[in-house]
Amino acid sequence: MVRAIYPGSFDPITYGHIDIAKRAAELFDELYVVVMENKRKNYTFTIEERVEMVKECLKDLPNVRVDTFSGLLVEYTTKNNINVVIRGLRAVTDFEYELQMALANKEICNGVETVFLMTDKNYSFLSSSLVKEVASFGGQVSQWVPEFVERKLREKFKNLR
Ligand code: COD
Repeated sequence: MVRAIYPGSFDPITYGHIDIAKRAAELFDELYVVVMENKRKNYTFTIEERVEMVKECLKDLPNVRVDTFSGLLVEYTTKNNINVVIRGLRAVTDFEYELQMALANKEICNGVETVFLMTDKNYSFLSSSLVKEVASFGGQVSQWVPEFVERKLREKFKNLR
């Protein structure tokens, strides 16, 4: 059995993330989608909110398990016997950061391979930040996130407008 992990901030989850999760779930026996919490990062949504959105959006994928973790990614992979880390690649701008992370993870934990899935052409520009920027000004985001996430964004930003 090959287990993979798709870690991220998912602040919030978008169709870009969902596409990567669906494709990874087809490639591996079990996929752990892990919402990471880093005390030094400022998130728009709480860990509970991010997990709720991820669970709702991926509920139809039977081999996907949603979890949270605060700590080094390789601690989680070691503890759960996971050998593959899934990451999505959009533009060249993602590459430098992703390469650094993949090499560092491999250095810290020999045996962990990072597998990159190319973004879908429709989502190559899409990021959580872009979605939040548009939503915060009351713009339409239904083309980028499921309805459930759109509602959460509206609630989050309603007092800002
Ligand atoms: N199309 C394709 N892929 C996409 C899209 C899209 N439109 N949008 C996002 N993605 C991909 C990203 O490229 C990324 O691979 C993944 O989805 C998650 O994206 P985010 O932005 O939600 O999550 P990140 O990149 O902030 O997550 C970073 C981690 C939290 C995974 C990382 O910081 C981490 O592992 N932290 C734990 C501490 C640790 O171990 N640090 C050492 C690493 S060397």
